[in-house]
Amino acid sequence: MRLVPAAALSTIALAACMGDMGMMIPDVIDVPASAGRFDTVAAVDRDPSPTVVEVDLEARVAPVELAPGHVTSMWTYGGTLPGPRIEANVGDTVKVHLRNSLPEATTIHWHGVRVPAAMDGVEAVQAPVAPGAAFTYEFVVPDAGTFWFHPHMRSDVQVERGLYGVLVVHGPDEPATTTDRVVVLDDLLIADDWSIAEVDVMQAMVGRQGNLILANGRAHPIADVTRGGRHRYRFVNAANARYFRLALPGHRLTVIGSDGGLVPAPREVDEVLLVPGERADVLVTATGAAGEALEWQSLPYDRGHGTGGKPTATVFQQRNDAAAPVATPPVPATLATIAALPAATVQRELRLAESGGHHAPTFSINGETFPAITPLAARLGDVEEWSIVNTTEMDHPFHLHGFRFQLIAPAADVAWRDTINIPAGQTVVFRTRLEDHAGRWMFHCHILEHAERGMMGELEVATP
Ligand SMILES: [Cu+2]
Repeated sequence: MRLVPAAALSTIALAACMGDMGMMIPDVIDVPASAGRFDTVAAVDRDPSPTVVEVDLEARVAPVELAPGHVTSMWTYGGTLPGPRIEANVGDTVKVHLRNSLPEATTIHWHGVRVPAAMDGVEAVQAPVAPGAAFTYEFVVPDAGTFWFHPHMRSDVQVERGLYGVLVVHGPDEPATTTDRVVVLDDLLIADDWSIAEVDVMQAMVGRQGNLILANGRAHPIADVTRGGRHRYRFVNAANARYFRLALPGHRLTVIGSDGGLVPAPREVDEVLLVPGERADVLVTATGAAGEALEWQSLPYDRGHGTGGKPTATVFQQRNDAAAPVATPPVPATLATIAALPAATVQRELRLAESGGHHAPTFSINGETFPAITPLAARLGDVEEWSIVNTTEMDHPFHLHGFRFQLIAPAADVAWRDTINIPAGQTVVFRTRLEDHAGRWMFHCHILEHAERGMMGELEVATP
């Protein structure tokens, strides 16, 4: 595709009304499927203890081949995109020695992991790790599930450039599957020479959407699967703003997990919507002929401002092997036991808003734009009910640090989440128990351009 110069976009933007903002959403480049690495790279655990996972992680600039013959200079953890996959068991201690070899300061936030506040990687609790400096994150992982890590400074730039990785925490009762793989979804806005393009203010307003879709750091890679097998995909949406509405034509998907690990019972669906920051564990049975190739797709989704007018895009290819089909492991009828949270003793309403017009868009929660905010006061141990009211014309994916929550409305759902879509003009209610960790915790929109332009707040949880 040809990118319109940023200056021209600004001129268009001045005249455009919000309804015309779809022109700011670029078309996706069609890249042929290619073999090569599909899976994320496993981290090296340098502690011999079976209950300690100790990893060195260098944040550095590195060349990454996003598609055959197309190399882009990215910001990486350890030189790979995504960064190394850290695996642990529930209750393990995870130690990560971050060394910052980037030209600017950074931190690591452990998205979805219930860590002590001092380990959460946000500026309220941690001094930024300067270029050349180091910091060790150390915490116990209390919950099984698929979590991810990324900077919490200039995240719209740093995550976009490639700083993300996955932390898989295994529980004692994982369902038997033929494979168990991580698939990190992302998109990049690249220029004609495949360098990362500058983002126009209007693109930032909508949330920077890319023209190149990546699965595990590559455009249109191939996941080879054993025919007949039941394959587990741990999907993570690491994109700045793109919503992935995932489907595999001709196949039903079985959702077994949300942000916070296994759900109580499997649920069969035709598609899964994954908003930025969110995770889903999905099983799919590789039916079909020997050698047959199928394309995982991202279906159109309208998150406001003209984003819905784009065609279905290809994410990655799933290709059967040529051998006789293997036995298909059954799906357990019960996956996890999760108690519904009791009635809340504290109610809050958070109103998401946008203002400032087209020239300098700003975003706010309850009228306050980060960092000029007043932290909400809360008490450790309380069960709180939050109503997130989206007063804007686009969806916002809402993320709470430090605590997991259960949906109450519009539909109650006993599953653990930390990121939830708040559709344009609608209200979502969730309940959370402020357990274990006092301290200052952030909540924000996970469209990173919105977070960095003020749609963030803080919860100050005090020990009573
Ligand atoms: Cu937002």
